[in-house]
Amino acid sequence: MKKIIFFIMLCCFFVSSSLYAKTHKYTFVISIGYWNILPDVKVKSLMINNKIPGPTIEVNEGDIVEVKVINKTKLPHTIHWHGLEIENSQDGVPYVTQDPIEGGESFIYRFVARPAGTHFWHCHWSTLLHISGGMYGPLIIHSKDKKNSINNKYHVKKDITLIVDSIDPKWQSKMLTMMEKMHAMEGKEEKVFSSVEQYKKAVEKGYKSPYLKPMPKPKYTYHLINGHPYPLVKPIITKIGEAVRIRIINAGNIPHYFHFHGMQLLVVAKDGNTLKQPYYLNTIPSFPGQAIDVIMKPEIRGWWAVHDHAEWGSTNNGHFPGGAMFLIGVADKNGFISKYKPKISLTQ
Ligand SMILES: [Cu+2]
Repeated sequence: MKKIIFFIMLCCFFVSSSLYAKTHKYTFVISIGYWNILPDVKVKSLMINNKIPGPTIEVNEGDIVEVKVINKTKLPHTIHWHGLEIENSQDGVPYVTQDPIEGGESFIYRFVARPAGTHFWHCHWSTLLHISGGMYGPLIIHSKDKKNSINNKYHVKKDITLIVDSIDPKWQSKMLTMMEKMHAMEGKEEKVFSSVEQYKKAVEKGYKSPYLKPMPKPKYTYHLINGHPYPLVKPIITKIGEAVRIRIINAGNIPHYFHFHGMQLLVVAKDGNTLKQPYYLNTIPSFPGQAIDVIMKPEIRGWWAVHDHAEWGSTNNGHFPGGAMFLIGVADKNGFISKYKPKISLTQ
């Protein structure tokens, strides 16, 4: 009898857990403000909950994610869940799957988190300005299959996400101010056609498309990791033989090539997909829109530099060192890293 009751309870547990996946609720409040990327460099930016990057969504595969987006700017926005396979209406592409979320409006996205892996979310309106302008954040989905997960297979002790973005503060500030003024003047009316034919007919009748006038281009003078450039990027502290998973997400518009001094990294996943044949590199290419997962297991103690080897990416406004650069402190079994204490260098 006891066995039967236990069996029924077990069945109930599995049925209920599959019927009632966990729901994770987030609120994204979009605003325009000033973000201190360095102590003396403030950037006019789009922000989610007053921060760059915006919130990290971290859930298990199959969980339900609900995000309430509140638009406190005058500009339209939508949020796209980059790398996810979800119901089409939640994909967040303006005029393809939904109308934009206009100034003062709100919208709730709801989707099942899949597939497992490293992904990110970003605004899909005026992406050149809105993504590099601050509207992005990591989206981490842990595998249902814990036994065969990357973290279990490689005995990962630390799981670190680095989300990278390149910006041009001058261009960003000018564009955001210009766009705010335009939207204040034009109200909620964007020029939207219901077909290519309608667009062609409008041109025949004298409509002049915005494509005829060039837009100013960004110069990407600063490169941020988790919202700041070197020397404000947090160092990673580990010890010899400890497995650290580093998830590198490039939310920006230019590639970076992260060269790790003193070690080899095992590339284990790309765009959330676990590689069948992982391989070693010491310079990790990070392309726009791509997520790459590596396992770091250093063998030599000390302070090791990591920097974009396309050296422009390791500068702040043209000055080296800066940008996409940080340190890894590897301690020995006594917790000792190095006799030399790294200093902050701004003029080289
Ligand atoms: Cu936006």
